[in-house]
Amino acid sequence: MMDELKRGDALIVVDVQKDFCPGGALPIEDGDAVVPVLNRWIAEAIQKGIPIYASRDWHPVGHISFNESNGPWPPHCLQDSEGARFHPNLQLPDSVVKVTKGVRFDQDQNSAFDQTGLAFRLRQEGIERIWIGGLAEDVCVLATALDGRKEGFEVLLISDATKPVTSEGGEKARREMREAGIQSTG
Ligand code: VGL
Ligand code: ZN
Repeated sequence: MMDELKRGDALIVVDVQKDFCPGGALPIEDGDAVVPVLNRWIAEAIQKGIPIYASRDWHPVGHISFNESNGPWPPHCLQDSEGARFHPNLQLPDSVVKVTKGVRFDQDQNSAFDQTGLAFRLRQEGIERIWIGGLAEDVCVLATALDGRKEGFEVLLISDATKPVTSEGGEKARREMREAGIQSTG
């Protein structure tokens, strides 16, 4: 529950961008349902002085993950495009730390930890435990949660603040996260 947020925690909001929500370029079913839930966590984090990180997928034109480059996804989250913006109802404070990923030409970066220096930054801030929500549960949330564990953080998944691309993918992701010692909450 939210009242467990304490000093040494960080809230990590993964890829809550327009393109991953209904009407976007790579829409996740009910993707926007995570927004009001995350807004409550964000408000609680602000009130308690818990740092908030928001990752964003931020691809160059013709990115390696796009169908046109023989990748698995339709083009999405193009740098500076409308679709790459955070969901307009997501109430991120000015103090949010943005984590930009997916900018490499030679590989995709599903995890917010992948070559971003995020683990360094969290350690620098004395963070020991991270709460994760956002999109998509079976892609970037999964990769971020698993990497968070590998980096030695205690990781909690806010289960009502995430949605998968596919329901089978979501089930598999939840199993993998459980097996990696990631707790579920919410
Ligand atoms: C994502 C598919 C492609 C995600 C990013 O944020 O989960 N999914 N790129
Ligand atoms: Zn992407």
